[in-house]
Amino acid sequence: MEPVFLGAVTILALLEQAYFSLQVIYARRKYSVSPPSTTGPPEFNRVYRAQANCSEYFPLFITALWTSGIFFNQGLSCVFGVLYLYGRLQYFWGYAASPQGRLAPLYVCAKVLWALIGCSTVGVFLSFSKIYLNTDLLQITTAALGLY
Ligand code: JUQ
Repeated sequence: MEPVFLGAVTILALLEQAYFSLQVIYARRKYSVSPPSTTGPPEFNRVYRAQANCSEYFPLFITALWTSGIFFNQGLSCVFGVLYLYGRLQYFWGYAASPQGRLAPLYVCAKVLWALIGCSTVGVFLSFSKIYLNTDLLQITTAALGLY
């Protein structure tokens, strides 16, 4: 299995992070907030925090995306991945507009991240039992359910 779709979603994620960082640079100019200062008017603070929060969750997202994609299912993980990235974009724009505006997309992102962590856990557990316990749980389950 070549993880090309996981690679594509990862590139999309990197571009999104670059876009958020650029928005902070523009906001610094617009509101005259020079480094090392990280605070200014509320409009600047919201853009700054939106970028910081997205960055904070970036490692969790990328590792869960790849673990779920490699051990569980690449297609499903990529669908979750695109959903998460779309949610983060809405989160960023929502937060830039108002603190309240970030909440609805944030809940979507949190649920999608939980889904990726869940798929990672199931995927790693299935691989482990197959390799080290000589038990193909996925095959046993589909057989028990009468699926093929
Ligand atoms: C921490 C570690 C793992 C989480 C969901 C899934 C896994 C999030 C909480 C954010 C923000 C932004 C703001 C994308 C109840 C368990 C997790 C995880 C959290 N949750 N917060 C916050 C800082 O504007 O307030 O980006 N993102 C999360 O997931 C839900 C949490």
